[in-house]
Amino acid sequence: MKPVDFLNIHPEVKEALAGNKPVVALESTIIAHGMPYPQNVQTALEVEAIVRENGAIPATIAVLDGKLCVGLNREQLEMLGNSTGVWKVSLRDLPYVVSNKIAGATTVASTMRIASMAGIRIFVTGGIGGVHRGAETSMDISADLYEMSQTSVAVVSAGVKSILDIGLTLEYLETGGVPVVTYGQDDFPAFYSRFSGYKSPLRLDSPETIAGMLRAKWQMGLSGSVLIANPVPASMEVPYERMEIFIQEALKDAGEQKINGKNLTPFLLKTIAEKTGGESLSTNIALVKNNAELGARIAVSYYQD
Ligand code: PSU
Ligand code: MN
Repeated sequence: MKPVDFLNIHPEVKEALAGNKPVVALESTIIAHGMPYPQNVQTALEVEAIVRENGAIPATIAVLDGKLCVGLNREQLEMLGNSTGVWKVSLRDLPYVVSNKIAGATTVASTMRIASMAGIRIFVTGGIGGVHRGAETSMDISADLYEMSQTSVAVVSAGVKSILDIGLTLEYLETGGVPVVTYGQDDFPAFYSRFSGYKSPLRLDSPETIAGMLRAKWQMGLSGSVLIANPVPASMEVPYERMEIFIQEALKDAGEQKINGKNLTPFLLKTIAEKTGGESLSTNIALVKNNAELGARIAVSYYQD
């Protein structure tokens, strides 16, 4: 078999990587399946702009025309956000969508792997997948967690959504050797809410100290991710108790409609957005932007020394 180059790295990203300049990877499932149009495309563009304002080059990742694309143009973002039939692509789906040239939006797991192939070390998202509530019988544990135990790309997120079992997700990360560090507070955040009721395993208060920890981990030869949890800004949070009511309802709807597998997370996000009358969507947008700023600042510090 002849070797094939599956990567299609945008020239600007390629140049930055060659010059050891900060690059921040971004996922595309959040665009295609995490938010409605047109807020999804609008947010994707704003997030890229925030990464730039903070000194790094954004590289949004997706699978298009049989290639693992690292860095997308506006037209590609628009297509991902406003077409039906774009696949939600996790790690297991990559060979199928590549060989069949299906348009695919990448999850945390597949984005991490492609970022790693391209040589990118820092990745910004909204929330990671995790251990679902009831996983002791459904075995629904996101491939994101397994990927984080293996692939050396740091993930900046707003913590873990309470549609998941936050306690079990933290346990799984511990088993996988993934450090979990919260930025600027002792409590681990719960995506829409600043507080989850769980203490964060670790805390750091500056992008520089976080970058230092990443360097220490990987220079020691410890492979795998670091989960950086960045609490949503206080002015934009939906308090945990209020969110819990909507989440319980959404989980009940999912059960009644027998939603499972890869459709569950998008279903829950959509149902919650509807039930909160768009409030959860504004929070989601705010926290992704907040993560983009922190991720870019970590990348700048990481690539400085
Ligand atoms: N959480 C969000 N928005 C999202 C996702 C999670 O708030 O869009 C997406 C991410 O791409 C994540 C994926 O990697 O859902 C997890 O899906 P699953 O639980 O099926 O592994
Ligand atoms: Mn799942």
